Amino acid sequence: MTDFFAGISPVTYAPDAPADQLAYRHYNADEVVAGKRMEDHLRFAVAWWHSFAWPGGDPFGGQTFERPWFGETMDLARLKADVAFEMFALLGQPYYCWHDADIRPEGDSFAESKRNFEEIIDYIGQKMEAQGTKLLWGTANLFSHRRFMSGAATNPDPEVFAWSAATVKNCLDATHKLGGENYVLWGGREGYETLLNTDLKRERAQAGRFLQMVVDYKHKIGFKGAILIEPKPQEPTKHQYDYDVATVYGFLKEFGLEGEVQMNIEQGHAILAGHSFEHELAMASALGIFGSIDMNRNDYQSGWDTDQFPNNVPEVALAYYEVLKAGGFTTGGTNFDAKLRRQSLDPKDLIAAHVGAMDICARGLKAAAAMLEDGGLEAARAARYAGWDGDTAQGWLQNATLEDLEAVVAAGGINPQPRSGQQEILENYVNRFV
Ligand code: XUL
Ligand code: CO
Repeated sequence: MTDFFAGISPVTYAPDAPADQLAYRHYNADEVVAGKRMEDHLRFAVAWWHSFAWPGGDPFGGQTFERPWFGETMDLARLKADVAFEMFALLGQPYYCWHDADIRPEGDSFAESKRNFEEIIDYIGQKMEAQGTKLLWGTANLFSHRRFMSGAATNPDPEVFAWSAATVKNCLDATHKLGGENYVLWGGREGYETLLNTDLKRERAQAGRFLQMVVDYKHKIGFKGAILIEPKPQEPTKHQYDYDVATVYGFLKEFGLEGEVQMNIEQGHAILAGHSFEHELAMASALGIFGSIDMNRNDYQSGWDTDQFPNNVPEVALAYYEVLKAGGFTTGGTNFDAKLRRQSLDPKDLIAAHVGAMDICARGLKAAAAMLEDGGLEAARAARYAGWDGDTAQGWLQNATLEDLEAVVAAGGINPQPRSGQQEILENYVNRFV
């Protein structure tokens, strides 16, 4: 037992707790909402990187956090894992996620990094077993080390492609060994800064081939979890190939992978792409590739991926509305890919951030479930499209040609009348629930 969280007690559901006490006021794991326990709906996960590996830097200044486990040794990596699992015990959330680089020190060679990784995976595996915390997903960090500065799978240098493939193989093996429920690929540097030095066609083809190799290997080792791509339009590269859900779908189709790969959708990335979170969720659901979510928010003024903990119930409610409509999570869950603000130095800040985020999500889920149960939005939507339910309209949709429809209209048989979209009425409706 470390003393990092000394004085902080396990957080429980206590809606009437005094204001200064850390407690869940809305997240009640066992409470049944829309036929399922809240814990099973939300499937919360803590992100190892932001909570335990991020030093608190910004573009103008470096480390602000002084954590006793910072440093690149195996002893410190074990200390970091000890503290991580102590936090999981305090929060009681069911899942967590890692990148390889978050949990093991980088070695001087591939072999040494692999040894470090396998050793820490065994250490973490024992803790998972003892405590019952599960792995929502593992992933490879193919963007921080300078070898990846020009991309991983999309690198002009084939040796980086090979290094990346080897790294993903080991990360998939580890995810499989720990019983992880998904494997995520976020293409942080799979894009480019300038076309002046970039062969865009070649890079996309490399990324497609790489993903086929990942899927082949998943099947070879019998990994039953989902392979998830996390779209993001830019940052760190100026143009990323996995811009948003619709772009990735086209990419999957091109490489014959649409039945194999699903989406991990992050709110902040959706915003960077000029979409709302619910747009991306609805798009993935419509395309049959919805998987999991990274729940965070961006600062609306800075226009950057600020990875803040969620704190806006109406936004979160609309997101969970789409999740519920899609049938809820299967292998996916709600990963807090969110970091503290760099002035939030205290261990208690780390706990409070997660507790608040879980409460916000619980409120969002309850509002979404209530809206779905009430059925107001679905009824209004059905009424809006009711014209399409008749045989004539269905016949037009399925069999008609332009000439057929020209004949119908020219004969004077129809005369379309504009009808209100009722946006304000529907916004007022949503406000009753949030
Ligand atoms: C970066 C980001 C990553 C992925 C995993 O913006 O979201 O943390 O979630 O690599
Ligand atoms: Co993310």
